[in-house]
Amino acid sequence: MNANVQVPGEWRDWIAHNLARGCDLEMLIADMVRAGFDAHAARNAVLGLAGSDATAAAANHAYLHETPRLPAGNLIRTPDRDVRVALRLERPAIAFVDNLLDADECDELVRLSAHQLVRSTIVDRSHGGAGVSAGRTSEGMYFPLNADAFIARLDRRIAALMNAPVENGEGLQILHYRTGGEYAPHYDYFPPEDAGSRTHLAQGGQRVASLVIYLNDVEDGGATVFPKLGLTLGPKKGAAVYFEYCNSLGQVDPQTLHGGLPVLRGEKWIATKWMRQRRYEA
Ligand code: PD2
Ligand code: ZN
Repeated sequence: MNANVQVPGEWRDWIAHNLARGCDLEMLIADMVRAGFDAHAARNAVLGLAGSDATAAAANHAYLHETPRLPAGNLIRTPDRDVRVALRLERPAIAFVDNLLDADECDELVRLSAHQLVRSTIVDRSHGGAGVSAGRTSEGMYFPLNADAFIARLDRRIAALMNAPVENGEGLQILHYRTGGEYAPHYDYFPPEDAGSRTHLAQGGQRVASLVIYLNDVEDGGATVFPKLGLTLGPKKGAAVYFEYCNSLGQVDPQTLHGGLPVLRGEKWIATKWMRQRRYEA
């Protein structure tokens, strides 16, 4: 919707007045949200009046938190299952959801993938190619989007939870960590300043949100950790960690640094889903 329609003239005068005084854009948006405006309408109005320089400048400035994509409420409805939100953090938007998959679905994903695993890689920051790393000691595989009726059902459920079109999702990835396996802290987005990100961004745009689904109960270790937030979430079969890190301006949020802690006993299986800004075709 056009922000001009949603923001009355006196507020547009107020924005212009404060911009002329050199006020911080984020503070103005926050003031408007506190006054009852929708966050998107406030952002559009402030950035619209600040001009295109401000939009460009926003790319280099503090991450602007918007209304989370994740639907509000204790229960999130998906086509075939209501999912309970057990924990929410607002900024950055992170949630722990319970019972996203039932035990049989978790076991089936492990069974279907177990014979197709290859050593996981990371993106080379300068070339964009894939390389193995001591910091990522898992094996994995991808199911193409809608690979079969079972995977398509999960792709639909996950897309509904993440409030994004199924087509914006990368194929469901299955990862297996043996005892001692880990994924050192990293970002799931492609750093915009890295030359190696270019080829990845050309297809579907930036990643905007991630979902890590636990497929087994890990005996010890293997938690997902957000070191900048002091937040650690323990693996629980069928549950999932959701987090988002790219807003409608295309800014990415460095606070979402995260990793998979070493598995201390037993093994760890997860499924991950990455959502893009636009339709993604592998
Ligand atoms: O295994 C995990 O818990 C984990 C943590 C962070 C996986 C990923 N990121 C990932 O696959 O991106
Ligand atoms: Zn990750």
